[in-house]
Amino acid sequence: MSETKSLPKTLDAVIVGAGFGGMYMLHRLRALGLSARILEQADGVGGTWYWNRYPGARCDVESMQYSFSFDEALQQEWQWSERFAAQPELLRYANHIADRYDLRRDIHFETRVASARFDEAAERWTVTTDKGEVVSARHCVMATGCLSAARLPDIKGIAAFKGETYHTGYWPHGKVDFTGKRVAVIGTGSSAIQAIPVIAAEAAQVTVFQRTPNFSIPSRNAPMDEAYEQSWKSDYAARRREARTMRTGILYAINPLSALEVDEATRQAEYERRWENGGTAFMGAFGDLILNKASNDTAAEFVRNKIRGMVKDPATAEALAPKDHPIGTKRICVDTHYYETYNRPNVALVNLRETPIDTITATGIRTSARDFEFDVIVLATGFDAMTGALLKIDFEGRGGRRLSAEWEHGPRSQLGLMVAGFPNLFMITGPGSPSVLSNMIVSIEQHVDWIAGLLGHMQARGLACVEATEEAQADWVRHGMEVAEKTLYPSAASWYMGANIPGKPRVFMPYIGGVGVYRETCDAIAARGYEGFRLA
Ligand code: FAD
Ligand code: N01
Repeated sequence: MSETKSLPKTLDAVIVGAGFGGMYMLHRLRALGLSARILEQADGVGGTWYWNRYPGARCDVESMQYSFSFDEALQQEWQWSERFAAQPELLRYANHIADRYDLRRDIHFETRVASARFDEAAERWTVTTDKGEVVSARHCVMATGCLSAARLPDIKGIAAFKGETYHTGYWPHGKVDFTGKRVAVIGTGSSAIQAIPVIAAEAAQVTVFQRTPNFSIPSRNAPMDEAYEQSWKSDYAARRREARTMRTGILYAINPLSALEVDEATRQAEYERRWENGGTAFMGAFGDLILNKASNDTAAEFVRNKIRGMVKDPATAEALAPKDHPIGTKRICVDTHYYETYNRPNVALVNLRETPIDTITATGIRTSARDFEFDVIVLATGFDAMTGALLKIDFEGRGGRRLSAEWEHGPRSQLGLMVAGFPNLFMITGPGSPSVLSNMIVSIEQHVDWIAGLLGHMQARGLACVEATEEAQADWVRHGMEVAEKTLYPSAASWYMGANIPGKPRVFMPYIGGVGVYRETCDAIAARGYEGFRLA
């Protein structure tokens, strides 16, 4: 997979990251005739789907939609085997993209970008890798991912454990064999909810350590239905066009009515229909579920009742039923037999709200109530989301400005694409863009296309430098906060708010105005000669 080749001394563009974002960016920059290389710390492509190889890892956007749309031939030829693709298939798809567009010759694997400094006189970035290699690039594109900086929990004694420890976001490449083993899972976010049922089917015993329960909707995953696939493929361009106008970039029916303007029977029937159909479209049951707490309560209670119906032990069911946040304000989970797994005799739940973890020991986990012994500890403890991977790089912009200092009180950007004071530095799905609130491939394509459009515009006019203005950035940040405050999102202690990382500023980081509205804004700015950006 990996190969060693020397990094050129100068390039038109350095792209950091070989996930879907970086790969598509490289493809578009080549088409502009620019010299570009991807620097990627892993030894293969795929980003999220390279790293997250835990059992059960799967997409929760339907395969027919979680895929590139930029090439009609590609979307016609690729065949997905399931309604929701699993990680191995998504990784195959990523490798197919790399091969089909001959991208590997311009990717430097096992190369981590450590720092990037803007040379004002030359109007170029000096990029330094962890191996001390240095490259000078006119432009830098950060395709570093929103969920790529895995986070180890700050639990005492974590290094003392003598058994096997795995983080879901750094899962080993070979199969982890759980047969006959006593397994602890710490965390109950999307990763844990996918992994627990699969691990429980194999292990001798699974103990789940839950701090906060999450809402999860059954996926109803199934082998790809041929007629369904054909219905998409025969109409792909039009459906993709429509999806791009949706709030989440996912084509599904959103009921415009308020949950409160229909009677109880109608409301329950709508929830029931969406529950049976499976997946995140559940949140489209009514138009005001993320706006109105009373409406939201009806959906939350519906799901809590489903949990109570599925989990036989009433105390476990109640512990699994979320009550501390409105449904959807933390990333909603999608599962395959998650709640039913707690009916298995080899699965137990420990409620950390009642008996917190005191320490990890050499042989297991000690809570305030007792000692547990384990062979394996699975850390499903999430990511330093949205800003984590970016801030691991030491960026120095104009006048010695450091990105870490600029973002001390939370990320600030113009459209989630650029940061004032950091010319020619672009972010794909950066904070301030719809990013994690959307079908990420739709958002990636939109950002890459917009950046390529801007660079083409500059090329045609002989321009070398672009920078977001402070005024435009301030307006965008203000607008982003105003829109967020109209929703229920800020009321949850979520990773969207930075709440999972001690000391991280509590700011709602993605843009909740919707993928369609956001695209229109970006396009209008471009049409007005890139208003809010200084070009020279
Ligand atoms: P990534 O895939 O994260 O790739 C970033 C790459 O940058 C990584 O390979 C990383 O190694 C590299 N990198 C980072 N920093 C450096 C550095 N300093 N130097 C060199 N390389 C670096 N989104 C959806 O829309 N639907 C889903 O169902 C969905 N499921 C998900 C499931 C999981 C388990 C996770 C973690 C995320 C999921 N996401 C989902 C979000 C997912 O991250 C995006 O869909 C998409 O894969 C992001 O692609 P990307 O190229 O932007 O970033
Ligand atoms: O991470 P998370 P994730 N002690 O942050 C707990 C995407 N994704 O990897 O909530 C005990 O959601 C923490 O508890 P709490 C998706 O966008 C998608 O699961 O902080 N527990 C929480 O339960 C998702 O949202 C899919 O109280 C500790 C858990 O660890 C995002 O990635 C699949 C702890 C972390 O949950 C992240 O999901 C997977 C501690 N010290 C991921 N520290 C799809 O299905 C943390 N926790 C598409």
